[in-house]
Amino acid sequence: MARVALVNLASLPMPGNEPIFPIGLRCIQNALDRAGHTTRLIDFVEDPDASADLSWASEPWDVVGFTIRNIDPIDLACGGHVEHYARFVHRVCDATGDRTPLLVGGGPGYSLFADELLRRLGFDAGVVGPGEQVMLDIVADPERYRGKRKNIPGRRYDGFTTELLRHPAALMAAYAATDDPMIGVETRRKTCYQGCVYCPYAYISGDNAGDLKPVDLIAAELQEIYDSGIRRVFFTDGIFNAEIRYAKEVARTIADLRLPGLRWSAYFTPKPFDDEFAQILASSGVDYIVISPDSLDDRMMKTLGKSFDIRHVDRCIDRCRRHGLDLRVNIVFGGPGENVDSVRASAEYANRKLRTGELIMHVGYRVLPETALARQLAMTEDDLLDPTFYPFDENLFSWVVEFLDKRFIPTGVLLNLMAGKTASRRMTKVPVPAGPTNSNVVDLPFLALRNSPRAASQVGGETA
Ligand code: B12
Ligand code: SF4
Repeated sequence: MARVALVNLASLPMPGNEPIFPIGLRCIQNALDRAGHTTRLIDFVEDPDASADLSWASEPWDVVGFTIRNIDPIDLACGGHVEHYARFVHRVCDATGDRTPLLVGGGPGYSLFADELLRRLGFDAGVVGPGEQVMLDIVADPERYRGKRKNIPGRRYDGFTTELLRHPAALMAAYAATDDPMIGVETRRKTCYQGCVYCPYAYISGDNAGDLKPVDLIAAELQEIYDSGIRRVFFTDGIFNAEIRYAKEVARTIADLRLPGLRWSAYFTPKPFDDEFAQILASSGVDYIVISPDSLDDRMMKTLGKSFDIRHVDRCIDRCRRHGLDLRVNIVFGGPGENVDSVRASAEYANRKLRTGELIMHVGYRVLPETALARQLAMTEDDLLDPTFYPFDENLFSWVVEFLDKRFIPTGVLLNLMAGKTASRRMTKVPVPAGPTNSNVVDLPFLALRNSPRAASQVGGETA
């Protein structure tokens, strides 16, 4: 049996990082423990000294696994995390002593940039997508993977539908002690059926057979979370109500548990969303319904690849109102084709339909690999690793402030907008590549905005 250390890089102290409970890495640890391996999860919220004192790294590990959740905080004003990961992994390598363990990478952020990160961080192997099954293979015979420098596609893991994910008390207690703690719970492993142009979820979730977690396992998981003192749960599905019949079952299960003070949320789609569902949600302690139309202008929603339109958003909002459900509506200004008219249309809709506090607003689409946006801009993993945003008109910030009711722009939001505006002015304007095939990819004089210490690099060939 192997000895395996699992390091939660997402808990490293880094600017712009607010660690959340590492459920992905816990899934891996749970699978390894059940197979009889000896594991230790290194988390810097649970053990803050472990990021400076690397004595744990010199223990005789056969394999050290690293989870990479976020590449950057997806914020115009924030830099990336990759340099921090690279520095830390290199320090761990130096601290391992003579008997170097096999180094393995995984996690949602890792999956997006697997080839680049494998190279930069010097891993022997990496997993793209769900990691339990491949990690079990690797740990069973680490020498087979040594020096291979290979990423392996994740596979379906049977245990998802049969095993209770029970988290260690000390880790739960450490996160329970943080400010307004929240923990993720998975209900389904299924690739999203929609095709939003900026979204990499389908790629990250990989080859998933569409497993639904049995509701008695979900109930047992929620009970354990509740008993640990954590009162906030976020279901991690791309869309919680993609299969509405199952979503109703899950919401009913939560209601039947009757856990006073338990609040939960998830990403919802406005379609399918019927009255019966709204009624069950209202009885289940749901905190708020998060929907992400991303724009409130029909043309933009279509361009962004949304499979619903403003009429569905209307109906969903009306249903939430009728059943007393709190709402959060996510909007990201600055997508392909955003102009003064679409910003005005979104703002007018929000001013008319949304209550104060219901609009969650961002500016700038982070371009990620394996998405339609990346293909349109012909940008590679390497081009995109530093925080890179779809180009937008610099007047966008002024339009937002001019058209939106002031109640949606309290001081904190205004300061964020100003920080975003200042940052976007300082960012590198990646030039549109010369040549007839690529010259019309965007209707602005630059291809993308990049928050990068690197100088404007050449993307897709020559620069203009
Ligand atoms: C749910 C979710 C949230 C919830 C989290 C709720 C919670 N308490 O857990 C909320 C809404 C709070 C959230 C917030 C944010 N999120 Co988020 N989130 C997700 C989402 C949809 C699911 C993540 C998840 O928990 N999945 C379930 C777990 C079990 O799966 P997993 O972590 O992927 O683990 C599996 C594999 O990755 C692998 N694996 C994991 N670790 C390891 C390690 C090894 C060694 C191996 C071999 C394998 C392996 O095996 C695991 C089991 O199969 C993903 C998108 C996606 N589809 O993955 C985005 C995603 C992870 N989020 C992202 C981002 C950026 C953010 C925010 C920064 C957004 C923001 N600006 O606020 C914040 C940061 C939060 C934080 N502090 O870290 C990005 C990260 C990539 C990137 N672009 O940098 C993603 C990929 C979405 C995107 N837009 O691209 N998020
Ligand atoms: S609906 Fe959500 S998860 Fe699905 S492609 Fe669109 S943004 Fe991604």
